Amino acid sequence: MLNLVLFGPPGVGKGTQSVKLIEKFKLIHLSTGDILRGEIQNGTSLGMEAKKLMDQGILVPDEVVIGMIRNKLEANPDVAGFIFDGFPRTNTQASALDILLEEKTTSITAMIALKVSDEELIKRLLNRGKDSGRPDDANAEVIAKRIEEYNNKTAPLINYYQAQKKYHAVEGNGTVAEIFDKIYDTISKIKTNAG
Ligand code: B4P
Repeated sequence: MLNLVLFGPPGVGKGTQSVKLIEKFKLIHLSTGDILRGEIQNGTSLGMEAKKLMDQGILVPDEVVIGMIRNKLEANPDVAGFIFDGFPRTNTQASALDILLEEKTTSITAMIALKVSDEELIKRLLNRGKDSGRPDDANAEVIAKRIEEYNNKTAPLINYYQAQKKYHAVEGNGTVAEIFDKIYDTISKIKTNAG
């Protein structure tokens, strides 16, 4: 299986690149942000609780997102692999994911970490906020909080995957197509090295 963690701060291009990667590699796309927004749209109690936190740019509790990923893994038994987009975001989520994949006798193949400057992130998110209807993109203070949450709780996961020799950084500036080509090259090399 090809199991990728697509990693990086809010607005770096994870969702954008995931769409292209699932098409190319026939993978299942698991975005915790999308799943949570689906819960909000359906007005579930989980969605209503998550909305209060998401609107402030705060991460939702680990047990909530881990439960969502567990359900999705169980619902997709025979697949070529998964792209985890926006998950894991904490050390607890990363170790839970390792255990869940072990139960399926598989593991994470690689973390692809996208990088751009904070100025570019803020510009992209405010721009999306103009017409996305996402409250967490509409306000510079909330965006700053999301970046702070990323720096405090999520960025340390680079060390987690580096220790497993699975960390691969990819420059996130440029056109969507240029960045996709760089990710594609990185994955091709990983697949070749894995034999
Ligand atoms: P997410 O939905 O994951 O939000 P995101 O990080 O902003 O999305 P993404 O990074 O995919 O956006 P993209 O760059 O593609 O999370 C939202 C909230 O949900 C979190 O704040 C948290 O509260 C909660 N949550 C989700 N997962 C969680 C978890 N595991 N644990 C706890 N809480 C969790 O796109 C950004 C913009 O940039 C787009 O407009 C795009 O068009 C543009 N763009 C992309 N590539 C570009 C390029 N190359 N050039 C110019 N613009 C580009």
